[in-house]
Amino acid sequence: MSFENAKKLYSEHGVDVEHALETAASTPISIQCWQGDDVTGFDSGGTGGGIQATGNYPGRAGNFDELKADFSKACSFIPGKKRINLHASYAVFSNGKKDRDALNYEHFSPWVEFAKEKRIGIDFNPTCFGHAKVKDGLTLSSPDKETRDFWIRHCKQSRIIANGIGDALSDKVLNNIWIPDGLKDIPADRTGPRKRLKEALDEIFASRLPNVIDCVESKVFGIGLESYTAGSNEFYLSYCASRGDVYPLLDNGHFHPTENAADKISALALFFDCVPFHITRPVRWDSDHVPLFNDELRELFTEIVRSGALSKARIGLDFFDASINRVAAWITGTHSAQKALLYALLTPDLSGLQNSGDFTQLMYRQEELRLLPFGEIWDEYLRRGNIPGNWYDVIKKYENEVLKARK
Ligand code: RNT
Ligand code: ZN
Repeated sequence: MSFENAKKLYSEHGVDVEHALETAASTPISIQCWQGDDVTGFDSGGTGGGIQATGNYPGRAGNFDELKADFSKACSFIPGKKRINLHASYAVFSNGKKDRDALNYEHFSPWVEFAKEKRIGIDFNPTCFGHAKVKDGLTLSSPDKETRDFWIRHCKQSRIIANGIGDALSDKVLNNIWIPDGLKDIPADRTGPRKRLKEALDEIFASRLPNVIDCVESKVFGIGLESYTAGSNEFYLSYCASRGDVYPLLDNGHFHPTENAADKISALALFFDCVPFHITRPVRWDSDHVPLFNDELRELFTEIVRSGALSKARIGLDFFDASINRVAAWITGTHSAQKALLYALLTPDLSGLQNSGDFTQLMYRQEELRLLPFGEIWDEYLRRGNIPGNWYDVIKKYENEVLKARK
């Protein structure tokens, strides 16, 4: 079937394919730098804090140049508007290493140069894990003042850096705080850590920064921190609702496996004017597998579009798989998110059937939509983005010639 015929079929369902293609192409996707090196970073912190990259595929990017090269290679096969999502642990040190509480904009100006070159935006994250100052699994909620103050300073610096990046790129930069803070076993005090976290956040967000969109990322549990997480969903939702200038970031891997993350979006979009996301694929836990074009992702994006959240959404990706070619993983995971977005934009509004109680037709029509020739529209999206179809062969060649040569 040709694209034109596919387009006709969609239009019979009341779908404007051209509008969907344009909207998909102009919706920025913030691509996480950390897929390229298994969240290692340049300050040799690594993961920890309940997150883990598993696998040992050859070719991990080991420095700034390698990470830039791999990211660029991946981007050459990714259509649409892109951003790069950085962690503070990816500071580029040219005048000696600095600890995380002493990082400055200058350590990220090389990334700004890179972003300018590639005409992409940047988002930012303090790195509150993989560091000797994470004490007993705790950072901002630690009972130890010195530990808490160190991470408060780090988060403050991160906001200042994000603001500097925004200045340099004339852009708004999302600064997302995720902390691992939790307990392996049954707590004696659930309130104390949350109270300290609240106070730490108040300190971090004390001043407004014009180029920064602040958000906080909740989580249900981490490996080794199974019994309690200070920054739970209720904690951050309440915190954000009480302030209005900090937003709750929804990572679809951060809930109980039977909870439907897509269902939460319409509730958030009714109350917040910014709805940030981390898109991932949790397999039995927050495993951060490469997202696939599956039912979960389709529903997530369909909800973003039909709840009216797309214009408020900040879509970021958060996966890291060290067991397969990392560049191919970047492309496949980003394509999956983009496919799900395009699919959502091609979904007709069936709310009339729901509202008139015609649930029989609603079920039948929803099933019918699954068989529309989506592949033709996706191929056209790639063609319009000048993305060659043979990306796997090129990446395989890159693996053999570049990645495998790395030590
Ligand atoms: C961890 C959070 C967090 C990290 C990244 C590296 O569970 O999802 O977003 O994955 O910041
Ligand atoms: Zn996340």
